[in-house]
Amino acid sequence: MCGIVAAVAQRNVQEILLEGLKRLEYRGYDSAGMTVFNDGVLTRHRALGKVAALTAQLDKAALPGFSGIAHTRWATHGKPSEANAHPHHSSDQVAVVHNGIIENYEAIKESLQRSGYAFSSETDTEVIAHLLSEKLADGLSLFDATQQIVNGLGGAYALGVMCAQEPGVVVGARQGSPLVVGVGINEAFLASDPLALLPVTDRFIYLEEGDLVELREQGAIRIVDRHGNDVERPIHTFEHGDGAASKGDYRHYMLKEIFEQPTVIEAALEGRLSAQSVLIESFGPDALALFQRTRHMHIIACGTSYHAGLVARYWLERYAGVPVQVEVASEYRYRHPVVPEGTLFVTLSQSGETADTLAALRFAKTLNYVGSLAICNVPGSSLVRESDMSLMTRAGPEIGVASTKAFTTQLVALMLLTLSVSKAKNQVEYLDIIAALRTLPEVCQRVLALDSQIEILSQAFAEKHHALFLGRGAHYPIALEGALKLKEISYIHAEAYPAGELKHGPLALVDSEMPVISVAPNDDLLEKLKSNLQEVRARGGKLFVFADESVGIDVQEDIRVLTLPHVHEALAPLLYTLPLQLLSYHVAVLKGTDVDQPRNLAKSVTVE
Ligand code: HGA
Repeated sequence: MCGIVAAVAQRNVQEILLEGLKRLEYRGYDSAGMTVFNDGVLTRHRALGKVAALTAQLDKAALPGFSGIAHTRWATHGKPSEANAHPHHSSDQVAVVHNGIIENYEAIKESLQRSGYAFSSETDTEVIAHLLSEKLADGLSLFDATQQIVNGLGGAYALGVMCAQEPGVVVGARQGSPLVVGVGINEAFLASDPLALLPVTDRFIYLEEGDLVELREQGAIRIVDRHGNDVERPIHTFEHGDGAASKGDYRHYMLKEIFEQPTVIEAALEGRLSAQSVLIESFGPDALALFQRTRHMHIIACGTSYHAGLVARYWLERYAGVPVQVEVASEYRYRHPVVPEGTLFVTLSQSGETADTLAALRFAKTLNYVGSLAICNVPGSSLVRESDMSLMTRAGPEIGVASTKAFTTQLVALMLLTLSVSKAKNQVEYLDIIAALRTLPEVCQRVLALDSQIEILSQAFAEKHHALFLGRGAHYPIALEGALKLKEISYIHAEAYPAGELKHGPLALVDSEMPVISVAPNDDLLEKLKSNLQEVRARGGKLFVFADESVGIDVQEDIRVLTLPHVHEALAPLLYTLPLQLLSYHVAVLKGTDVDQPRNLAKSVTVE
């Protein structure tokens, strides 16, 4: 999604802003731009495409200055183009960068056009620049002008604004899109994500919904809340080292993140299991009482996180006896859900800023849930702050747009939730699962060692246009996730089905051109799955099976089998995710796609 970086410093900010934009590239974007207060005027550069294109412009015409705002855009209103790239200016007096959507921009635009303002872009954002210009002409300060106009903006925004009349001032605002303040020594910054600012500070203020912030020279920071009261917000020190945000020796972030999984799974478990038991308090001091009152669960998420929720449904129903409903946030928030008494509301989001999931949480708060739990990778994110309880997944920064380690650590967190609810409600401890969890990082390591074999397997996919993924039980969501990864990064059309559904339709697609990928752990559905695979073979389909070492599926001309080490049945969904991630990765590399920033996609989806 769009990225904002802004700075008011005692040094030239051009490099700080450019470096910040590069660090936000992982979010996905189509154009980039920057405005700096330079020699008494607001000077702007914008470029379609990558930050490198903007850098090339700036190499020819540097933009030195002590204050500036910068942006990477992921178009929602108006095609990707230089004219639509941010910052948007009004008469070169005002500059605006915006993340989000102004839902009522059409009405505002008509009214501004009637007042004589000419528009030079197709974006919703440009209205903000002209609205500010109007207010500044009435004699208001930039801060007061911003405070007045945000009241009339519908939808969601994070803003960074500057004006020519007030050099050395940047104003920010947040409503529905993330924005953090970076606290430096005699300098101050704004960004959509702390990662953007790690070279200049590790101290951050997470703005609350409705907050307005003013950055001035000498690092002065003023924050006013939605009611117009001056407030002090706590300063947090960033937890993860900056090394996490670099590729190291890996060719892509995605590969690095796949290989980090044993380490981050270990981190996700640390301090949350005692010798014999799961520690319910990991979810917070009120968790025991809340879990005891929990009779149902609604799990709400988007994309890959939604697939983690689907796995958790199998776990929670089987091991904790709690009925679970799982739904994508963009559907849930617009229906009229019936909430049975004693229902816990659970959200899953890597960033904690996913717009639909956050909106679903806010909607759920108006209903009669017993409480809310966020499972999230970013401490201090909106979802975490606004939920009653939270559990951090501890995956560290995930830069690749296609989620990998965030997914598997979500699964670990959801298994801890399953074990905790089982203990709280039924006084049952699954000692075998707890023991298996401890060995999981080492078993994952052994699966990752199969990388070169998976790379060879991937050659069979590079020329394909379609693929079918099959799984049963808790592995059906793993098949869904495998198909999503292949779509996301290799642009091959892939679908996933519960293997038992094959004969109800998709079997019609199977021929020698259709690779069929199946996960076959040694569980009580294995024999059923084997029959489904025979149905594929009988139609000339080519099978690729990831199977437990003990299941005895033989390699034949039309079946290629990769055996995985045995793992406790409950944890198999976690393990079988890994080869599917590696398969998609290698197919994408063979196809030469942009693995870390696949076309049209964005990380941290902060618009609806
Ligand atoms: N609506 C604005 C900003 C889009 C955005 O926030 N994307 O993540 C535009 O289209 O320019």
